Amino acid sequence: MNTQEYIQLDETYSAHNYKPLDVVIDRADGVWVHDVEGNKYLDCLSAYSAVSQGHCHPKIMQAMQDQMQRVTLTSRAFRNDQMGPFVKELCDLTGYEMALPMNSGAEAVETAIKAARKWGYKVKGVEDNQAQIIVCEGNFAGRTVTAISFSSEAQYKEDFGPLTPGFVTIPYGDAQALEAAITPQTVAFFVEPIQGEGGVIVPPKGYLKAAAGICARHNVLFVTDEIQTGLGRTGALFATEHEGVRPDIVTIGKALSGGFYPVSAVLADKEILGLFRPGDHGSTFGGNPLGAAVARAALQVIIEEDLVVRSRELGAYFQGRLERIESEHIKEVRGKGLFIGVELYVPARRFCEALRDRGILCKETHNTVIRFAPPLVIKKSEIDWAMERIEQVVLMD
Ligand code: IF1
Repeated sequence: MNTQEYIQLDETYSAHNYKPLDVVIDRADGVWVHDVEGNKYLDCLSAYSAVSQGHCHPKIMQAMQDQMQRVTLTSRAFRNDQMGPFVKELCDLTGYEMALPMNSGAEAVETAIKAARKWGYKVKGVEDNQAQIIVCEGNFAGRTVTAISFSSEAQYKEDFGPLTPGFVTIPYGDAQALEAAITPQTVAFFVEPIQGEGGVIVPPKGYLKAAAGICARHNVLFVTDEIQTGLGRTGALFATEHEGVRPDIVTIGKALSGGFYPVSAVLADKEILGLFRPGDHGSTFGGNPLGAAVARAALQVIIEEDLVVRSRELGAYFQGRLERIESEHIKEVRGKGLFIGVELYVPARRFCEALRDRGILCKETHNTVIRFAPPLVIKKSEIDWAMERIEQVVLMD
């Protein structure tokens, strides 16, 4: 079958909840993906940072193959020999006392919200059902009813109500607005350290530190969503480390499994995650041995291949090259590590299509932003290869 025939199948039988670029990928390796027509592309999206370790990483693949021959799913009705080591290794790496494994990012977000609310009632002493969580304009936390309930994007919630109450929205990057929004019912401030979907928005320097301080002073949990920014993407294990801040709760996902299998988790200390009692929360697949084995290998790859440092160094190089382009279309280049947004004065889709035609896959966000987030295993020579093409494209009329 050719590209058009595959697209026809998608369009006929799948709900039309996406409008993908017309590339039909049938295999991938490292930073490269191949389509059914035999074309090869440099992946500059990394499945929204889920394949930070590169596509089909051999070590993660081996771990998955080994584990799938032993046992894949036990449910949490029983224990398995992968989950314990997984959560221990995850806690050792991140410095938290406990982890709660789930599957998708949205589930980790739901879990974090439940944990924060429970903490609010049990520890802070907020009156039943009165908990409030402060969020920021432009946030993205997934597609569940609760996640869309606090989205500021009309399309995400339109026709999907009634929505979950208990959220208060403030502008992103404004610490004073946070302080002003806190009430005795506020249990948490939930924030992305860099907004991804929002357009790779890097908040003003000092914002996260100020926000963490305000939360601490008011006995409010500082909760960060690092599902996209975490595990090395921004040149630090967590993006909050750039400001020396340690959140009370962190959600992670995407790269936690290197793209092999959905694995997410919530990290926090015992004071918070220890509040969950048997029956409070769960998931059929969360913490399953296959996912746990995959995630253990995915974390090992991040450590062994020094992906955090690679992201920091190559990201600075990539961003520096982008900043030096003199194009009338470019309004701003921003980002941290290999998480880079190029904001244009005009819609970005046409540029993404032109990049695809030259062998680079990336996706516009917020209409005018091109996001560059290649796998963290990308080499300098591959960035140079991409830059030649990116320069051509942004210098188009
Ligand atoms: C889609 C965006 C990226 C996330 C943060 C939670 C989740 C996500 C910070 C939920 C997911 C994805 C989902 C995907 C597109 C994508 C996305 F453009 F929509 F915003 F990455 F930038 N927190 N982000 O970024 O995780 O449940 O999807 O595993 O099409 O919805 P999930």
